[in-house]
Amino acid sequence: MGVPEKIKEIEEEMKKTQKNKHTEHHMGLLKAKLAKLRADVERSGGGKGGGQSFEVKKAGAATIVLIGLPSVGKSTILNRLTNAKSKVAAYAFTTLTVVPGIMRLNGADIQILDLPGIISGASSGKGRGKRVLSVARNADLVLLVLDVFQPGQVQLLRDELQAMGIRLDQKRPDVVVTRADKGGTAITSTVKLTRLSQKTIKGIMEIYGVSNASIIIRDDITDDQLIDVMAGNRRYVPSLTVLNKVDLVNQEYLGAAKKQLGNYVPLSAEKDVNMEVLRDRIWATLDFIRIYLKPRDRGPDMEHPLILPSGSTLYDVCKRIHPKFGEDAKYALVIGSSVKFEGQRVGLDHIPNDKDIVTIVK
Ligand SMILES: Nc1nc2c(ncn2[C@@H]2O[C@H](COP(=O)(O)OP(=O)(O)O)[C@@H](O)[C@H]2O)c(=O)[nH]1
Ligand SMILES: [Mg+2]
Repeated sequence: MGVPEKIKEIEEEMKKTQKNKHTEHHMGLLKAKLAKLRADVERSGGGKGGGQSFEVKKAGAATIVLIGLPSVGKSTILNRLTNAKSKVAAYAFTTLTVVPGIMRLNGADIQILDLPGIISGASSGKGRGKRVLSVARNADLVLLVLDVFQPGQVQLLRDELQAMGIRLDQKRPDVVVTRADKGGTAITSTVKLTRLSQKTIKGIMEIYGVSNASIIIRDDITDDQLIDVMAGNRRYVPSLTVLNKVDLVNQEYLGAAKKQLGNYVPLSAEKDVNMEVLRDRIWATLDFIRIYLKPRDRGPDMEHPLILPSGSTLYDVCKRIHPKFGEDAKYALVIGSSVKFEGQRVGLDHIPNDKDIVTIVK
């Protein structure tokens, strides 16, 4: 039996199997086998539509991609947010390649990539879908762009990204697997595992060829999450849902959409409605801090902040200035909300807040 037949067989069996406590273990193993076989097909180049991605050079502090069906207004959004001029038209498949633009946001340059629209089946290669979706693997934020009359398409977008190994708005599971030569598998968990039995953990690991290892689990993970860990090539990317063309509907309609979509940004890229709200939401989701550097003998440079992920230390700030800078740095003087008084002396392990003014002392 070939791999495609095996995949079909497992899919059939999963459809037939009722989901309950008694079938949990069996289903977990089936899911793992399926994920493994699909990855094998992918690796052997058997997937349709070519595996390679569009060539895009990353630029700026972060990269955002616009994902949506054709004609929802992705190119119009890019043109509004950035200096780019992506072709806009009333017919589908106007955009045939990646069009990059740069958005200046709170002193940071943010790269935004306009992509061709995707359609159902994109992750299995339809309409160059794989190439489009794989660009999202390297993104720091995905904007799921919807037409105001098609909010239900959000599920299709999520499903296609999911199938490409992209996990939207999920935390990377805190699981560490260390392989060994012998001795079987030792499971350690620091939390109570309520959704996965020891037997299923071992079974899933064995499907991935790991039968001697130690595994440390610090989250109450599901079988899907363990499969993601074992597969090893998953991307964890935050997303924002954008409902575009809201100029065409009334408030009542938007209230109903909220029930379906949960949290979303209502937008009209064409009529310039809520673009500032979108920019704010993007900034909040990227979760960056701005650090203003101040030489000892001069005022701070308020024009060009360093942009770092929140939670970065002053040592990270040094490395951003120059990869070797941290070696000579001794301590820092900080003005801002992360310290008790102005000009407080702190070590390089100090975690600064957004808008702190920092002097690094060698
Ligand atoms: N009414 C309205 N039309 C829009 C809006 N944004 C884009 N459009 C129109 O929708 C069509 C498709 O836009 P485009 O940006 O090319 O969509 P893309 O295929 O997703 O890149 C064009 O005719 C746009 O003028 C909007 O906010 N409101
Ligand atoms: Mg377009």
